[in-house]
Amino acid sequence: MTQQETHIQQTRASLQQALSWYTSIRRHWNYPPKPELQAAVKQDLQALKSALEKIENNLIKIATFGLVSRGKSAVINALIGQNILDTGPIHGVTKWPKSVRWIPPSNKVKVEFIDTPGLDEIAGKEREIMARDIANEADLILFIISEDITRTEYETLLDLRKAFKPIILVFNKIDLYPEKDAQSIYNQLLNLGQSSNINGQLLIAPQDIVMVAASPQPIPILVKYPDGTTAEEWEKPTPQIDHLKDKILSILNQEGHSLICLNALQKAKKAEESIAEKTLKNRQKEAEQIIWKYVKYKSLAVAVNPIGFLDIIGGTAIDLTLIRALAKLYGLPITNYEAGKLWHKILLSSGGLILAEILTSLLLGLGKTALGASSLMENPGVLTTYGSTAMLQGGIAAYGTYIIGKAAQEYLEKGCSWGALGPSMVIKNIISQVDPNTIIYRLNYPIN
Ligand SMILES: Nc1nc2c(ncn2[C@@H]2O[C@H](COP(=O)(O)OP(=O)(O)OP(=O)(O)O)[C@@H](O)[C@H]2O)c(=O)[nH]1
Ligand SMILES: [Mg+2]
Repeated sequence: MTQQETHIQQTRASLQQALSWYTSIRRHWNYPPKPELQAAVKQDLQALKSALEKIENNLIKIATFGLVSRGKSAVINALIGQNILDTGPIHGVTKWPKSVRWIPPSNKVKVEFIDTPGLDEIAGKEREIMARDIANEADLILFIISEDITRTEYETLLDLRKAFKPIILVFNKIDLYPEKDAQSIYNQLLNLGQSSNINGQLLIAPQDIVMVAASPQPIPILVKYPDGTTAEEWEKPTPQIDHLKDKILSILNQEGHSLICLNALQKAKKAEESIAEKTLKNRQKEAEQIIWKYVKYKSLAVAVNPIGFLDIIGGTAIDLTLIRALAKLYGLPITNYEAGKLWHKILLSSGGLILAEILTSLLLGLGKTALGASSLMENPGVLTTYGSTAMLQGGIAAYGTYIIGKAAQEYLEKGCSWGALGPSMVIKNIISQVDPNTIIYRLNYPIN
């Protein structure tokens, strides 16, 4: 099996598991689902479904981005070799996003090009929303410029890179510049690419900069007729687009499937996080009750237990049960192993507070064991010392449990995407496997 096939298989398994879990009534355990919660997560379930469909469809979405009149529509036309999309000198020819299908030669994935209006065409909020939606949808972005980069372009580039979108920077209309100028434009773009460091990588790597002329200006040519007369005619040169086309085809070949998987997983991750967030809000009251119940259990268990080491073991068991009880309340998938890992994480992130709890337990517990062991007959005063030590220890332990409960809520809210088949884990697998010479690798997607 090729690497890309493995990626598809893992992604499919992850999405299927998430869908079957989140649509199952079983997950609600003995907390019957509330209608308002059901309604709120409907959209997220739909997002999970469409992420799965995306995998099955084998369709990679490539969107153009850029200011008006940079040649976004012309670039798509040139790539597919047909003038399907309207182009023109007036700013704002493309008013709404428009999709065009393309079956690339000898390639296993199909392409949907998404042509977009200029970033400066639609005003304010609406533009932001549209740009964000299209960026989320796209597996690969062709960012089209044709002159010095503007502030809007630069900021959009930064935003897209920060959102871990793979980008090819396309400098169009290169036919308007003499060879020498073209070279200096290219050098400027190289510098621009190195101008900032995004997620530990170049803004744009040299491999991802391409110069094209999607629809070169007609040039005058002298035509000689058989009768000896000559006339000047305007002829449109053929587009210079092969660099970009080859670049896209090689990406499709090498990592097309993986790009589709990555985007589907990012969507699934967002959907799962959204489900978790809404569920947590909806179950806030019950969660508080559960946490307090465990706080009481723990203080009792620790105070009553006469043997120091058992305090810690018993206390940990209670914390773990609390984490699992919260996960059950929220209907989030979590195994014993994951609950343990989560406990561990919380322990490390609590800034030593819970660790201090364990240490104090250990110290006080040792004392308690010793006190318990010494004969009451010999020394009746032991009883009061035992009592106050136990209460102090019970209190510290209870506080630790409260912290753990709160922290567990926070972690669960980020979705249970860290499970073996959770989207975060599959993303991590994909990222750690891809060749360093891929556009996915250059995203430097965080995998911790
Ligand atoms: N010289 C030259 N002109 C080009 C090139 N590509 C596009 N143009 C011209 O630039 C103008 C804008 O092209 P479009 O493809 O409509 O640009 P767009 O970015 O889609 O524009 P909007 O849809 O208005 O945002 C048209 O008049 C094209 O003929 C090119 O490579 N060289
Ligand atoms: Mg257009």
